[in-house]
Amino acid sequence: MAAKIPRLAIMGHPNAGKSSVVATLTENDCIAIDKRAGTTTRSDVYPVVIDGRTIIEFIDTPGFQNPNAILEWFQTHEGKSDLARSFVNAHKADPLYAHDTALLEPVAEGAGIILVVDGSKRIKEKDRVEIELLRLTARPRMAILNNLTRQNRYMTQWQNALSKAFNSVREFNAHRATYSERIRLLSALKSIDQRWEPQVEEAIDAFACDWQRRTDQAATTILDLLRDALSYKVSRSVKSSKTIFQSGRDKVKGEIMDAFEDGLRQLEFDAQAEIRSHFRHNVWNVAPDSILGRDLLSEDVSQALGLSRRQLAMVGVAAGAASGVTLDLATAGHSLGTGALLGAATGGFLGVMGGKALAKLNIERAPNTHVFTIGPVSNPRFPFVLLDRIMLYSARAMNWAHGRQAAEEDAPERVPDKDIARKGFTEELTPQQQRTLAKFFNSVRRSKESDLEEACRTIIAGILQGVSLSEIDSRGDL
Ligand SMILES: Nc1nc2c(ncn2[C@@H]2O[C@H](COP(=O)(O)OP(=O)(O)OP(=O)(O)O)[C@@H](O)[C@H]2O)c(=O)[nH]1
Ligand SMILES: [Mg+2]
Repeated sequence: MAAKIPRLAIMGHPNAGKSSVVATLTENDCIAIDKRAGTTTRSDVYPVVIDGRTIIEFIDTPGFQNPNAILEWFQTHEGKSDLARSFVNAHKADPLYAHDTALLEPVAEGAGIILVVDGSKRIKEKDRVEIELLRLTARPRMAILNNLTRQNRYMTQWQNALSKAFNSVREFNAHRATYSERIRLLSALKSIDQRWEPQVEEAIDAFACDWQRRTDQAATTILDLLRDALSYKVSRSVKSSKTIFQSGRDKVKGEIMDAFEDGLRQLEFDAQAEIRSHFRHNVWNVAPDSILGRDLLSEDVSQALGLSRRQLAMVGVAAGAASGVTLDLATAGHSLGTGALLGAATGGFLGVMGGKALAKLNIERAPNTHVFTIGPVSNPRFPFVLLDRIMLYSARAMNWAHGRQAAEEDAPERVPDKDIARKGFTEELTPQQQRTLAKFFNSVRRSKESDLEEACRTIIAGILQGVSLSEIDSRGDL
């Protein structure tokens, strides 16, 4: 009876969180989810496709309309071997039962059942009716306790009522489930029907392989970002006549600095889009005042992420301070007779991170022109901050449940600064790993090939691995 590809119909009351469960399990954040009951009006199949192959299917349903009537019919026909099939056959032509026959059709065809209940609410008579009628279908079935308001008062009651009628009862929060929790839920499907064991096993293997591939892709995106950001330069040729006066020079410096900073922001922005797509997120927002929402080059971000001052000093010595081939900003100012830090005259951002200039300015004099070049980034703190932030972003992409979609307006997700400071990824690395990264950053800045690239990839992959086994940024109350 069991279908070749495991197929599960998600049942439950309106608003129990059925669509949220499907969205999270299939990583589909485009499924309609709403606080109003009755959002899903017809059953739809959502397959999980990996490498072009469907490995499991979930059917999102609107839930029962006449559970009492169906149960009554089931009870009077209990002798029949397949109640779901018999019910559908008997009521196919009856418009009064159009909804219920449509709902039971996939079950009649052999789909298993996942009942989603809101475990934070008291059990009502209607729940008992549904539980009993699903038991009578005799299909493989699992119940999910989706604890919507995180009230534990009724959980034991639910466990007791459900365990009598379902092969497996599990707690699963569609809004906060991480990758590991999803895999655990899928594994439990094996126990609801032995015949599914090989397929579910295969589905889990395919998931694991796919996840590994995405993690590798994320590591590549992150390495590319570091390489691009640390070799980034902006040049502008300006007629000498425009730089005779200090105001003219300041204007050029301001413009080129803005372009440089915007370029760095854009590189991060593009890498974030890639990370989002590796982990299949389309609907996305971050709270503007969170570490991910703030400006990359802001002092808040630089303080919350990256290495500590002490760690930076240690890796600085080991990696050899950036060579002084280009003029420092301050020196550049002097050479132009201004003595001012770049940007100061424009009243804008100074291009400083952690008390040090972000990059150096080089001015080449050619006949009738000056070529202003800023970059690459010489600030030792910046690459670690950038790495930590893209890691944090990856954590959000890996662990953010698709069923949660964008954060709710009234409860925006928070990423507390204190937590991040304690959980900073790079500051938790070993001194050896930090030195390896610092050396790699220095060679990229100098446009040198580095034999440390593979070692860095391993470090990055290691952090991602840790993130994917953690709950970082998956919880609303983080
Ligand atoms: N806090 C929280 N809210 C949840 C969770 N799961 C679902 N919700 C919310 O509950 C509401 C209903 O979720 P849906 O997934 O649309 O529920 P449904 O059972 O598909 O609803 P219908 O299609 O209307 O029957 C939405 O506002 C969800 O955001 C959860 O795990 N935690
Ligand atoms: Mg729905």
